[in-house]
Amino acid sequence: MPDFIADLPKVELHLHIEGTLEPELVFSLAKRNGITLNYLDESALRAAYEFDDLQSFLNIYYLGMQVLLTEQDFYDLTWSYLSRCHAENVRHVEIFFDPQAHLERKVAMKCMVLGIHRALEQAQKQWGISSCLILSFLRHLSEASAFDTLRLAEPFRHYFSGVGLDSAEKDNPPSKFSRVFKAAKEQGYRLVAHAGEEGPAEYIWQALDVLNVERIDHGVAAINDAPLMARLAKERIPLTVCPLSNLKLKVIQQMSELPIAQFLDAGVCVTINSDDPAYFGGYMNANYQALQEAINLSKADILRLALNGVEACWLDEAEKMVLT
Ligand code: ES4
Ligand code: ZN
Repeated sequence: MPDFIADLPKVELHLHIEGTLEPELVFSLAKRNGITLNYLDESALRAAYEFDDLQSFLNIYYLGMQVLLTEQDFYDLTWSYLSRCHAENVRHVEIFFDPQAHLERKVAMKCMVLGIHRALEQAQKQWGISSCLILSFLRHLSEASAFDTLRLAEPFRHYFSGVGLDSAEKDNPPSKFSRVFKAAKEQGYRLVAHAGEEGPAEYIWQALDVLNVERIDHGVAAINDAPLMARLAKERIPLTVCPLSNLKLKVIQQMSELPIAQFLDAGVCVTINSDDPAYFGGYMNANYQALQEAINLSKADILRLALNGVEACWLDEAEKMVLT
């Protein structure tokens, strides 16, 4: 089974590039940028990767990314993730970045975008890995801050396929961003949002009906809402589920609780992704493998999950054919 998973061509649709920052890269970038960290070494930092919930993770996540300052830093970060994709037979990626978290440190939008893009372009040329870039708004910040970010992105519009919504879900409902998403849609962005990770199924309804997103990130809370399950299945609205993330952030207490088999049985377009692999203990193959072992997925189930990824991705039909 591990070989079957490793050899399978895969698509990754839920990945925060800042969440691929391994402790080794944190320390090397800190050194290059003359930044002093509050951790003695890589293993001390890695030892801090124990989380109780989403917020306890986000605190460390925002801390770690402070070493990212230059265009080269964003290139190195993205290139290191794409090298991993190549090693794991991940053929197409749709990656998030969090501009507001870097603008705060006076890093220019241009610097983030050009650094990430240069790595994406090189991976396409060198390895045939295709990609989309998704600008994600931080939902714990204000609507005004999201609007500022959308405006700052305008000169780089052609680098982006869509916008997303991430960070602390509790008490930050999708409806807070209804006007920003409407404006983004008018600028031709495709729309996705994190919903139903720690938040209720109601936030998934809002993401669909108020924000008009076409895909839900996480969405595991849908399992408790039969009418929502029926809607997701009927409209083939994809869920980008992240098994190791849900386990590490205690959305589930055991991997066997993850309702992937139920989603598949119900006809929901569920996909497997790695979210923040440097923090959650594994990249794409590890996510498939941990899930397979916990719920005893068959090869046919795994193939279905991988094909759902192709269906859910933003390539055109001809490009999708190449992946299958
Ligand atoms: C995230 Cl796991 C998760 N949930 C919400 N926002 C995020 N940003 C980065 N990882
Ligand atoms: Zn996420």
